[in-house]
Amino acid sequence: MLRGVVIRAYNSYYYVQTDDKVTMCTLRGRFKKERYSLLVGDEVEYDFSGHQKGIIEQILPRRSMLKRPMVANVDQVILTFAAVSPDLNPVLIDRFLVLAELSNLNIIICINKIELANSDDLSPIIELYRQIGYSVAAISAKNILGLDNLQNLLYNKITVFAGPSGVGKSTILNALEPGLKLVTGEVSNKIKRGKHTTRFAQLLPLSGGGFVVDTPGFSATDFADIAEKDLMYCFPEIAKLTPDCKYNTCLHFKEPQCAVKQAVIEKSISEQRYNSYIQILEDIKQNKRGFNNG
Ligand SMILES: Nc1nc2c(ncn2[C@@H]2O[C@H](COP(=O)(O)OP(=O)(O)OP(=O)(O)O)[C@@H](O)[C@H]2O)c(=O)[nH]1
Ligand SMILES: [Mg+2]
Ligand SMILES: [Zn+2]
Repeated sequence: MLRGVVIRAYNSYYYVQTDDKVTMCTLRGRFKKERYSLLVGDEVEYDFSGHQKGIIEQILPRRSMLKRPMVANVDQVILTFAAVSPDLNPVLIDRFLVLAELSNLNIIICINKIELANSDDLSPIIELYRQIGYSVAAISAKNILGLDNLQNLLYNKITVFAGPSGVGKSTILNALEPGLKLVTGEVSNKIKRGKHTTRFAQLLPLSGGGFVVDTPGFSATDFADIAEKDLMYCFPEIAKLTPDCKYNTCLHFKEPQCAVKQAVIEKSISEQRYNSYIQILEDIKQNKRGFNNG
């Protein structure tokens, strides 16, 4: 049997990549009976069934599963933003970070289009996220700045590029791997073009080893899956201080003797980050109320 990775799923065919080729495979009937949903990113073993086609006999255990997009065995998420056009908005970064933190995957922040930015505006934002512990890559896909470092991070891993629309995700991937020829361009044109085409997540092989997943831009607004008491764990610097609060149920909101609020006063936690936390906490409360009211 041959071992490979499912890179694309379409019309009940699975395209399985081995070292040197891609084979179109179907799934052995018993998996269908078990209603097992095979995902892009899954590792499988297959045999040839004639006519160059394969049949998947084994599915290897999953290491991880990302919900949006639905991809198995992702190693890391690169949250991509633009320094300018659309302008960098730290509140938006925080909202994307929360959704990414829920996945338990390694997170890298990438800021693109830096050739358009004033470095005095950009540096404090980059510094803030580095201090919290995130890796931040500042790049320009257009001027080929900082791409080497990014490329090194992708080696032999499955990496998802996610973020708002128009920040340059597809442009970055084309610059890293010119053979990909991903569609890029102005948002308005793309909406017209993409209206009647559904996009499926697929793994794009890198010639140096590893895979990337390009995703269409989205807005980070859906916090319905998060419980109020869990939100703080999506903010590493807030989570770290939580044991120092007087009440172990402290949400760092209106409770007295809160170590997090004290840290904001002392400026060891950024006020912007704290405000993002409170904003999302209120979104979650609002959601819950909406739900209870039917
Ligand atoms: N100035 C500048 N423009 C860039 C850079 N990278 C991408 N762009 C432009 O930004 C626009 C959007 O780029 P895309 O790659 O389509 O953006 P995307 O993130 O894939 O957008 P969606 O697919 O809608 O999510 C295009 O017009 C690109 O040419 C850059 O480094 N500098
Ligand atoms: Mg794109
Ligand atoms: Zn507290």
